[in-house]
Amino acid sequence: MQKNFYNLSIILPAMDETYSLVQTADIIMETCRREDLAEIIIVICDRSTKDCIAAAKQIEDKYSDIIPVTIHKQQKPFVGGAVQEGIAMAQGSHVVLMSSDLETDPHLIQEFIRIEKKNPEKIVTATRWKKGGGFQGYNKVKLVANCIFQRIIACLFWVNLSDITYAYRIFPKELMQSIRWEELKHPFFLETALKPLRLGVKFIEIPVKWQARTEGVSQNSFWANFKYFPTAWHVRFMKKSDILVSEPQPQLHAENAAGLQRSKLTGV
Ligand SMILES: Nc1nc2c(ncn2[C@@H]2O[C@H](COP(=O)(O)OP(=O)(O)OP(=O)(O)O)[C@@H](O)[C@H]2O)c(=O)[nH]1
Ligand SMILES: [Mg+2]
Repeated sequence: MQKNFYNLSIILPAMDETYSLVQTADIIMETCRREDLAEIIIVICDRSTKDCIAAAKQIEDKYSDIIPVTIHKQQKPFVGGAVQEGIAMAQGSHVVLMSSDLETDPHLIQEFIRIEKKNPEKIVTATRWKKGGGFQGYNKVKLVANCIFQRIIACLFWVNLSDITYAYRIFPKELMQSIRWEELKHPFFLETALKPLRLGVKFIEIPVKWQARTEGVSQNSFWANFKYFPTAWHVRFMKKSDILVSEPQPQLHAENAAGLQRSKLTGV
């Protein structure tokens, strides 16, 4: 069990974000204390746009004298694969799961760190469904479906959490590296809440206002949301011993990964 908070690895999967990705990094660097941050890991893939990769390089140029910045080209597919590889590389005592499209307000990171320092073994998670939180520009049909889904999952797992599908959370890194992750697509975000819940990890919710992205497109179709049900069912009834990896996973060292990826990125 994680006894202290030392520093935070920021994992940023990115596909078609440019100024949103840069602003995300800028806001975190402006609002957080340097010593609270371990590194920034930007995960890109074959489908990431040229402008998105240029934005990632802009962040590397701007901040790599201050904090380690790694641009990692993922090998596993999809967003779940991207974040799984970010987790495997992380060097900090904690990791944050967020996106680069400004739908996860980066101003909240400082608050995540403040609360996590007092509760280093818990998961602090953002909620749009509590007082002080909310949605701006969210599709109305999706909003109703989201509300119903949250309640079904909370009942199934018998927990008092209001926003289990929102992928904006800070976790103890060792916990994340000790879990066997299965989902490669968006249900991975749900899995990152449900597997720790099954392991008895405690959560703290803090409200946040969600704002729709202003560039790029979501990689998650409306119908893909229905794939969350089989994930929830599977995790609810799987054997606890199957949740954990049997052997500690070899850690992909950030420096090696950075070198490896830099050579891969040549000519991008
Ligand atoms: N590296 C990488 N990043 C991805 C991939 N798919 C999505 N992303 C990024 O991950 C973040 C979250 O993806 P979104 O598709 O916006 O998912 P979401 O915000 O959970 O879903 P919506 O509520 O529908 O927007 C964004 O910053 C995407 O650019 C992927 O396959 N690889
Ligand atoms: Mg999004």
